[in-house]
Amino acid sequence: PFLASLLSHPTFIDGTCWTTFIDDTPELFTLVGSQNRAQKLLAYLGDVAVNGSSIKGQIGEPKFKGEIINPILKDAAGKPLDVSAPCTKGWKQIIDSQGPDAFARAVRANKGCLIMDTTWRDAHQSLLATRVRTIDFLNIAHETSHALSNAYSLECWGGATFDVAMRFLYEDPWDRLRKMRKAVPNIPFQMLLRGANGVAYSSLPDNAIYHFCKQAKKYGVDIFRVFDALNDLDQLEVGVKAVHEAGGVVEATMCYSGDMLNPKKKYSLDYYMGLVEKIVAMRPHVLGIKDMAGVLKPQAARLLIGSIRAKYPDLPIHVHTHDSAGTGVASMIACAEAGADAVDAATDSMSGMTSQPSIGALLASLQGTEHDPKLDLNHVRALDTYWAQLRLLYSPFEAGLTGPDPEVYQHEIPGGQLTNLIFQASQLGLGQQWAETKKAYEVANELLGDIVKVTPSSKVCGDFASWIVSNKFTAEDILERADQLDFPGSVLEFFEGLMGQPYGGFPEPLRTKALRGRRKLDKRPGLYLEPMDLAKIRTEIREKFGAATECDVASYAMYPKVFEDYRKFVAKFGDLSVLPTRYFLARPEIGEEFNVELEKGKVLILKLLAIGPLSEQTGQREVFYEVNGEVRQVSVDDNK
Ligand code: 3PY
Ligand code: ZN
Repeated sequence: PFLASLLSHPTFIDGTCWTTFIDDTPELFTLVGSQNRAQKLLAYLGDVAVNGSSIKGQIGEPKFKGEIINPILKDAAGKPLDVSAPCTKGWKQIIDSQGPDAFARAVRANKGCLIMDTTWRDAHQSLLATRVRTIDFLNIAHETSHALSNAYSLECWGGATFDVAMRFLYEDPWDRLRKMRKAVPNIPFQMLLRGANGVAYSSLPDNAIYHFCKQAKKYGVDIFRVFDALNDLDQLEVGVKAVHEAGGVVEATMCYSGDMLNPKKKYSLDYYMGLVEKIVAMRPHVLGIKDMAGVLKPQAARLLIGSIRAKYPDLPIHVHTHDSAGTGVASMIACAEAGADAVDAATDSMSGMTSQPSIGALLASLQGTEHDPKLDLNHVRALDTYWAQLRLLYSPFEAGLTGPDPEVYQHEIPGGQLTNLIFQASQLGLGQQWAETKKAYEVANELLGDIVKVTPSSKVCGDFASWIVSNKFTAEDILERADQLDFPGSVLEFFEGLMGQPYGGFPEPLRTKALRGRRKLDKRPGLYLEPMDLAKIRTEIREKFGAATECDVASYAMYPKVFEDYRKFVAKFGDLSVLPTRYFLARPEIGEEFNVELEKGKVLILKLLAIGPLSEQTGQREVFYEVNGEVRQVSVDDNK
């Protein structure tokens, strides 16, 4: 290809080629670079054409096949907004110019209740197995920066998005962050940080968490919602300190579990008020309340938020919920009325059930009241026309939810996990077992000591529940035979103390019987870990892949194997984040033309021409694509 681009270069052709021409003409290499990229892209497209998509969790093809239409934002009078450039006005400007403390004061002083839009993180994590890709955020980013310019924040990073990006979408989460940041300069970006676990599923050495938060802040995260899955304050504090040091807005968070209104339940108002007191001592900028399962009933919300507001008049409060039971809008209104400064909602087409409540419904309910979030409902509705199309584009990842599940008050399965479990059950054709799994989840939770359940403690409960169902155990069987049974690995890790200490202690004698001599940590696990050798990681990445950024180091520190696999995939197929989702997930029709913008101004026009017959000798097929008018061919192993 290099020779071809040299021979076809106009300077070479017109005979004026001089001896330093190759050195002086870097575009020759760029041409070769994009030809390589095109070839790698064809290798992926060819594979999808022959074998179909191999994206994990995908069932079938996208329901949406047309051109995605971007909305025109119009105000109430029908006047269109000019969105050709990103909007530069928003709460981020306060964070940037005056710092996190001033931001917290301004949020508290703000009349009305602000909204965090979760569409770019929790909504798709909870409805579409976290599969929404960078390109689909970037395509709506300009409009979003205008429509949501007065939002408290846009939740767009962290939680499961970090590993899913690399593991299943072959994207670099840091690249996503940088690109989103450039396109949305005005709305604070919010991420979910699992305390001492970072964005992983178990504790990391503290220095890895500090290093991670520093990069996250540097490349675009403003507000860090930090939680611990057991409300273990020592675990929480690791994340809080790391974010403080990185200079981010610290939203230290307690997880809401159970039913505070029921005096027989474990987690009472006193428990939560005690937690808040200790969290406040960590000097967060904002207090987060995370109702990960959607069990915070409106009445409980009023009592909890009202009590915190009365005791801490200056503390900004931000509440998160899921709409699993169908009470999300009512609960968020109750929070606003009781003194919350910000609540969470998702764009209408990506809201409801295991996701957050509908932003449109919430805005309409609060419009004109003293809690009005001051977002233009017309703009927000227009933005949603984009997401309605996207929801269909990602239909292969739907869990098939059909309605709210008020049984969540009993089983308390967090929104994100609920969809996962339903999806697993439906994939296995175990409709009946799903009902049993929910019951077993309740039993598992009781056996574990009625724990707070959210990633990763929710996984412990889920693994335990599946194990109970597949072995047909009762609680009595387990308690009686605990010293002989092979418990799931995650349950043993929990009993060891690898996820921190649960409130009220571990259940005994079950813990001791199940552990059978394994260690029992009584302090946070990070204290037993050696600091991570980040310099060594840097060198290793450089040796394996040629270069190592600090973001690569942070990815490797969280997920060494996932990072390596991702980089190997990219070496083979290139950066696929530029490929429109429809062609990432399914092959085009024969003769269908589509564009891929490799980088700004470098567009490939592609057309699938034909898929050749299977060669008996090689087990391969030839796939023919037209690329910018030239026919190209790739040989693909037929794996079917
Ligand atoms: C996560 O940890 O990813 C969560 O969304 C918890 O709610
Ligand atoms: Zn959530």
